[in-house]
Formats: sequence, C-alpha cells, structure tokens
Amino acid sequence: MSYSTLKRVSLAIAAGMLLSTGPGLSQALELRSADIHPEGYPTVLAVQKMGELIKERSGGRITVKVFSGSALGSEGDSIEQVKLGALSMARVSSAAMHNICEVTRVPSLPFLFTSKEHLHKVLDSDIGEQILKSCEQAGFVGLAWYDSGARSMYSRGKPVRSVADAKGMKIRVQQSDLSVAMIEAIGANATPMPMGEVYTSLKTGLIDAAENNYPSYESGHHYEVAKFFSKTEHTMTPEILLFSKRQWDKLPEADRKIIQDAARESVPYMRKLWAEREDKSLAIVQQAGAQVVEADKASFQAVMKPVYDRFVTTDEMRDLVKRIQAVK
Ligand code: GTR
Repeated sequence: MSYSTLKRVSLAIAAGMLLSTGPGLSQALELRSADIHPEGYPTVLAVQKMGELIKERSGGRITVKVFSGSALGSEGDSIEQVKLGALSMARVSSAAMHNICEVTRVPSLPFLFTSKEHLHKVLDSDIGEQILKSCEQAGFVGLAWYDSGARSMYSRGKPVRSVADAKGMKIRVQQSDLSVAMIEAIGANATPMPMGEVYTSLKTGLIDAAENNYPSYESGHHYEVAKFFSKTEHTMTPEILLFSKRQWDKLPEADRKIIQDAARESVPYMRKLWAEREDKSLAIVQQAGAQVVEADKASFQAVMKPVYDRFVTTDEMRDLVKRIQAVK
C-alpha cells in the first residue's frame, strides 16, 4: 500500500468508523462511499439517492455520505480501503476489479453486448447476479450494476476510424490486463493509468489517445485536448457498486436488506440519469468543437479473438459468455 493510501485509510478510520464499535439496533451508522466522479455525475447522484432510501427506511439511523471527485483517491485506492473495511462502499468501473476477481472481466469483453437493452437484460438476470457475487471471496459484496454506456476511442491529431489508424498509437487504458490486451490486439501501445492523469497526459502528448464514454470524455475535459471521438464502441464495461465484506458481515440481517434493496432500487433512477447525461455530454463536446466520427467497428471486432482466448479461462467464464450470447 502506498504512503498516501495508508494516510487516507488512517484518516478514514480516525474520522469515525462507527461500525467498528459494533452496531446495536439503535446505533447510528454512517456509510462512507467513494466515487472518482464529481458531484452531479449520475453514479454520484444514484448513490446519494440510495442514501435517501436507506435513511428513510432505517428511521434516520443509517446514512450514506458520498466522497465524490476522487476525494479518497483513485479507484484502486478506494477498492483497497473497502477491502480493509475502512470505507463501506465504492462505486467503481468493473474494470478496476478485473485483476481482483476475474469473473468481472466477462462483461468487459469486447463487442460482447449487441445493444444497451442486451446489456440491461443480462445485468438484471441471474448472470448479473452471479458476477456480482463472484467478488465476495475477494472481500467485496457487489450491490448493484450501474450504466456506463459504450466506450469509444478519442484522440489528438487524427481520428481512430479503423484498426489501421490506431497502429502504433499510445492509448491510455484503465488499470486492467484485459483493457491492455484489447489495445495490444489492435496494434497500439497501451498505457494504463488512473483517470485523474488522463487530461494532462493527453495535453502534454504523453499519450495520443484514450477511450471512454461521452460523460467521462466531457466531465474530465478530455475533449479539450483530444478532439476526435471515434465511435468504436468496443466495450460496454458497466459500473459496479461495492460494499465492504468486512463491514457487511458485522451488520444485522435487517440492515443488510435495507441497504441491498435501496441499491437495487437506485438502478432505474441511475439509468434514466445516465441516458440524459449521455445526450447532454454529447451536445457539450460537439458545441466545444469535438468531432464525433463513425468508426469501422468490424475492423476492431475482427482482431479481438486472442483477447477472448486469453481472458476467458475457466469453465464458469466460458459458460457465462455463452449464456450472455444466448440472451436476446
Ligand atoms: C469511467 C468510469 C470510471 C473510471 C473511468 C476510467 O467510464 O465511470 O469509474 O473507471 O471510466 O476510464 O478510469
């Protein structure tokens, strides 16, 4: 653990981890949740909404405080804190869990989902449930999936319309071996780094391109420094809401139910906000001069077989992929 993470963890503990005193039924409980996105972003609003439901249903006893805008560090930092039980929850991209619980790689596989409806059907089914559950062994209770749209490439200099355009480019990816492999499959050089470093890296030319959805491209101001957004839509990696297994195990059953139900119920709210935000972000970036171009998706899809071969490694994962492909 880095020194800064250690400092954040001890701060979180010092700030009062009410759970550690052992929750009696009447005891107040504040659940702290981290998000790298700023106030007003759909993921932040959804967890705040969940907090309102929890407060109401617990008669004001349980509250949720969201630390937005990376206040508690990068996604990797907050995942560590959740694992240790210093933090109750973190809303992260499921890509941040790829190297921690490998089954979460499945919904990030390139071109696996054919539409948003397909994605929703899968995440809302026993398949989504199974993947959420898969993180328990690693110390995380998966409470819910949130939307994150499709990820596409955006670049400086020239658009990435096809695999040929991407050749040799330095492209930032999330810190996941699968994300690295997708970029290598198209003949580009992958540079994994936290999202907080992308703007400066694009600006200074440390990287030529990155990939994300419209809302992150917009809220991170990446469109100011990488004005070509090419609709490769190569993956639909969803967001995941994690709860600390350490804290969960200490909670009475009735409180777990309040929390789990509220998380589920925040999902339709989040999806509505997400759809609105995608449109709004697209309008903002276009107005600012970003060029949104169509991409030859087939050229990207054609080179992804090695990624499946390398990352779909267990019978469970093979079965999940088959079941997902069979959902219509
Ligand atoms: C966003 C996601 C973030 C973060 C980011 C990234 O779409 O919402 O949680 O993972 O991508 O690329 O780092």
